Amino acid sequence: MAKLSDHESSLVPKYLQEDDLSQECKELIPTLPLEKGWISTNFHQYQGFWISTMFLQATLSCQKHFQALDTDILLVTTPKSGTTWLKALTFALLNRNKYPNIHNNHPLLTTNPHVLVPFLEVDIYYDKDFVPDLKTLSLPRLFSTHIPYVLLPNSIKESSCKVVYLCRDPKDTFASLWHFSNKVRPQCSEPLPLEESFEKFCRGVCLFGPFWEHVLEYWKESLEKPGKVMFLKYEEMKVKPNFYLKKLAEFLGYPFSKEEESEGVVDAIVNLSSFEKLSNLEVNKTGKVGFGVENKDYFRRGQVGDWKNLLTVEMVEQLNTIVEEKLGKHGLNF
Ligand code: PAP
Repeated sequence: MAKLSDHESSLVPKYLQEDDLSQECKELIPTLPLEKGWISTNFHQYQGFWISTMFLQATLSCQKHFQALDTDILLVTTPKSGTTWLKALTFALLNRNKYPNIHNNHPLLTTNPHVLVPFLEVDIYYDKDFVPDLKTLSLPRLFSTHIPYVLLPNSIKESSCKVVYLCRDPKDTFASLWHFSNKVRPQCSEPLPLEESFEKFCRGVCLFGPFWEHVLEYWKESLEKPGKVMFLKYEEMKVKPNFYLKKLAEFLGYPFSKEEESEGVVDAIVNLSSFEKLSNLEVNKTGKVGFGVENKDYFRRGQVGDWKNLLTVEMVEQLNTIVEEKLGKHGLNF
């Protein structure tokens, strides 16, 4: 991509700019398999995963610079698996004493969850020349990422920090990803043909894909180290959000007391973080996250099974077969 002038740069959302690469990345990229990305960028296959150019650079920078603390909490998802929801729930859970008046002056009422909980690769390590000082953040530090387990910085794996992984039925994940990609593609682009995107998803070619490899790595870690990695499913959380919020609180070491439960704190956090509540807030109907995506694009339907409105019977069969083959034998079903 040709270098943009300052004026052009200011018109292009940050997530579509990809000309400012480190020397390391410039040298690495030509050695990697290449596919066309879903939005506008290319995907490069690095250590088994398909990553867009800027996120590859950010992942390498994160590996180099991020120093996990034992008290850190990392929320991990494949894109479109419920990241916004998990961020809202965990932020509200950890800060419940700081903001007891949940209906009046809670940050989630005026700030998008993605601003409150930064992504390692999207927000913190995106710019090649800038390594932020994270030592000044208040504890426990709360971050999120889509980075696959194999590519996480060693300090995350070696420290006692906690990892929460949320996954979602791949049919809904695909549907959500396809709708989202079409919304955030450059305005001049044609919509993504459904069949072409589906074929790519089935070959594993999607952001931080293959989906099943991403899920499987964290699933195995959660079985081996249940005290370190908690594995959650979007569909199960939708059915019993209070139950899973309490489990999450226990896992993170911030359990709800009996008094809090009887005072309705769990219900209040679940309600505040719900799709219905967040998507109807003024802040989430207007404005953008720092990365340039419009807040409203993170809220579409928030339902289980919306794939039925998009996929053909043949597509469903094909994806179910792949997922059963890749994940079923490991005890993971959707
Ligand atoms: P990301 O991975 O790109 O950061 P993520 O939040 O996972 O974002 O993707 C948005 C999806 O989560 C949307 O799903 P849909 O396309 O099937 O509708 C969005 O509606 C859903 N979502 C956002 N907020 C919530 C919420 N509070 N509860 C449940 N689902 C939500």
